Amino acid sequence: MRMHGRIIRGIAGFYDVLLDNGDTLTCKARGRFRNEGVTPLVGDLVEVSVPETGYASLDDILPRSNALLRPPVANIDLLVIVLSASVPKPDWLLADKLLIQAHTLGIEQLIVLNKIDSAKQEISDQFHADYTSYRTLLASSRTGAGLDDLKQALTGRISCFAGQSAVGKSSLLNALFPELDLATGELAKKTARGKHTTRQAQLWPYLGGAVLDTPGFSLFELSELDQDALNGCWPEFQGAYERCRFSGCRHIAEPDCAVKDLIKDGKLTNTRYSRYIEIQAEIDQIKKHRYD
Ligand SMILES: Nc1nc2c(ncn2[C@@H]2O[C@H](COP(=O)(O)OP(=O)(O)OP(=O)(O)O)[C@@H](O)[C@H]2O)c(=O)[nH]1
Ligand SMILES: [Mg+2]
Ligand SMILES: [Zn+2]
Repeated sequence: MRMHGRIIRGIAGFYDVLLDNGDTLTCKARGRFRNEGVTPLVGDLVEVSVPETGYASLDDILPRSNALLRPPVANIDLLVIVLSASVPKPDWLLADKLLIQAHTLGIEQLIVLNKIDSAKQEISDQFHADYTSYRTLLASSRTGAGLDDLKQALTGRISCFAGQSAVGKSSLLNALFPELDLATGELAKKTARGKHTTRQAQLWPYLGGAVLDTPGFSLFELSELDQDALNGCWPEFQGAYERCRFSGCRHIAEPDCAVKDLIKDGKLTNTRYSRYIEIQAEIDQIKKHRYD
């Protein structure tokens, strides 16, 4: 019997598929996926079949609307990037890279500053200054602040929670949906870093859509983007980069650069600009080593 559903979690070649009828079925991926170099992803819409005996099998993956590599998930409508207002202190560069990844794949973005119950002033200030051009939300899984707005943002969408370890991704989901009862972790005392409590991307159907909890991570490889694509990734640059004197302006040291003028005009923060420079340099490195 063939059926249709969505992968909600995957462990070592086995995938739990939520069927259209509401049941969950554990399936084994067909060998040909490996031969073809295809990895089924959480979020994938799939065709499965159930034989008389033995495991149900994952036969086909329907075309994806998008696929992220880190976290490894597919068919996402909304990427919820979570930052902490206290500890761990935000990895702003990671947040910007996630924004770029989502933008490039046409995925909506929402930036959540969690732990506002214990916010450090300089973090809140930077958050507000850096992300005026984005959709943002202040929240606390402890006090419940911001949770109604968050719920509204998630309704009817497949949303993926991403960000560093210990920013409170699982805690926010637990606060929204107490029956989830996801494991949450502490920070390591010495390093004030998270301990990577969530190990697996996992999708939960809610609010006419689904929410995806993912493990925090620290490494992130950007994809190769040319200057045009890069210009499109900074909302602050829109309406400006077209006015740079040189059409291929990289906004570093070129004369009459309209992007650098944005800083003087207070429309681009120094912090966002320096991360742009850092990201551009990283992409240059990737291009340089492409054939190594
Ligand atoms: N003060 C405060 N602490 C919070 C809040 N939300 C979560 N925490 C704490 O932050 C720590 C990490 O929370 P988790 O929910 O495990 O973080 P995570 O982002 O899921 O981390 P990983 O699964 O490791 O990626 C726990 O000790 C939580 O109690 C909050 O709103 N305020
Ligand atoms: Mg977690
Ligand atoms: Zn320029």
